[in-house]
Order: sequence, then C-alpha cells, then structure tokens
Amino acid sequence: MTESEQSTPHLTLAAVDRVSTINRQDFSDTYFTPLKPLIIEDIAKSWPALKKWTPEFFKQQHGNHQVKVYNEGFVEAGDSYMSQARSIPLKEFIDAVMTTTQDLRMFLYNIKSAIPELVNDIVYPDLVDGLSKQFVFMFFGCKDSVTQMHFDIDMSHVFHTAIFGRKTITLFPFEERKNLHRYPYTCRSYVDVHQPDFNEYPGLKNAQGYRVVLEPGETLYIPSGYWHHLIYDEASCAISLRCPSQTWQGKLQGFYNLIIMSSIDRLMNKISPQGWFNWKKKQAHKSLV
Ligand SMILES: O=C(O)CCC(=O)C(=O)O
Repeated sequence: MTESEQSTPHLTLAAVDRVSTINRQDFSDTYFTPLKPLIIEDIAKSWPALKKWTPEFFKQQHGNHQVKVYNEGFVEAGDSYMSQARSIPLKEFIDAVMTTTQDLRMFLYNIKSAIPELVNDIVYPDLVDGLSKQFVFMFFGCKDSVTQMHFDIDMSHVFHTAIFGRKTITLFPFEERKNLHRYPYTCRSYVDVHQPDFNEYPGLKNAQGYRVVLEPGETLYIPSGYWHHLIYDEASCAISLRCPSQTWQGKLQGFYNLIIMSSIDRLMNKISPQGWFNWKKKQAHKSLV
C-alpha cells in the first residue's frame, strides 16, 4: 500500500487526486480517458449558487414546489431503482433538513425542468464536450442520509459539486462489480463499505477503490460506470452535471442497462418481488455477475 492509501480492516481505498484547476488536455489525458476520479477545487468558485443557495433561500423562494423525497426504503425487495418516493412541499423538506438527522433525501431532482431559473446560478465548466443542459440534477439531504452503493444506469460521467455540506464518498471502478457482489439486473450492490462484512461478501477483500471527503465548493469527477456510495456528514446540497460515455462500449452498456436490464428487473419485480429479490441475492453472494 502506498502512503496515499487508507484502509478499513481489509478494504483497499486510495485517496483521490486533487487539483485546484486543470486544463482540458491534462484532464482528458490523465483522468477522463483513463477513467480516474479527481477532485477539482475551483470549478464552482464563480457559481452564484455557492453564496445564494442556503436552506433558507430554498424555503423562501421555492418552498411551495412539491418534491419527491427518498429514504432507505429503496433497498427493499420488489423495489426498482428510484421507487419508494413520497411527495412533500419543498419548505417541509427544508424544515426536516434544518432540524433533523435522518436518511431523507431529494435524489436526482432535475432543476432544469422543476425550477429552471436555478440553472442561472451555475456555470458549465469547459473541461469536456457534451455536458447535458437538460439534466441538471440536485441531491439534497439531511445529515446522516446515505446514498447506497450504485453506478449510474446510463453510464454517464458525472461532475458532482457540493454546494453546501460535507460528504464522504467511496468509489470503485465498474470492473469491480464482482468484488462488490452486484445484484444482477440492477445497478446496486448491498455491501457496507464502512463496516465491511468479509464473510458475507468475500469479494470485498480484493476490491480496489477510492475514498474522499468532499468539502463545500469542491467538485468530484466520477468517471463513467463508477460505483459510488455517499454519506451525508452534514446536511448537504449538491449538483451533478453529466455527459455521456465517449466510448462505444460505454454507450452500448448504457443502452442495455436502460432498455433491457431495467425492463427485466421491473417485470420480475411485478411478477414475484420476493422470489426475484432472493434469486438476485443468491447470485450476488456467488459473485457471478
Ligand atoms: O449525492 C447523492 O446522494 C448521490 C449522487 C449521485 O448518485 C450522482 O451524482 O450520480
């Protein structure tokens, strides 16, 4: 293990490289093409959002919007990715964020379609081509929220900027799916990366990943297909900008995941929720996927 690596009992986690700024060429050569994560400290420095977006601002200016909120329920048998949501006014959610500690999050909230004026408070970085202007996702949650280990179904590259609130993020390359005991036909793994159980999930002993604490104002580049697990160390609001995978392999994988894999999972969840979940669990424990 090098000096930059940390380890919880046997989990091998390297530190993520960190720069204040980077030019397009260096980013492409060292991180984007080889799919290596990076923290970029200054991407968001000029974003009005950094000063303007406080819980109070959202409550005062946009409190009457209905928003979907998620909790740990979306890991239960029979639930597809993104199920188990309930809808509440944003001001009610903000009250929960400001006064409680619990797993309660707005997840993949597209500000471009929901509150388009918010997009004026961010500035698209000039690091890559093809950043989506249509999908500008906000992730907003109470202290102690947890976004469980998953990879993004469409295999996009993600630039995740913390507007406020600190998060601890654990990352693994897509190729570590066997070691993470992926549940087949899903983009989910149920391993606990903070208290790893090597008896239940022996593949974890071989998994090679990264861990980073993302501070407010910093941007984490999450390469296409990377697994990510997030703990909200503080009440937190973040924005993810995304662009499609540049490789044919990534594009095909994204197409397969979205059109075929998720349809099969949804169908089987309807036909036999518990049976299907048990089968996936068994396969995941065998590490066959
Ligand atoms: O911040 C979160 O809770 C999840 C972020 C995420 O999964 C993403 O940006 O793709």
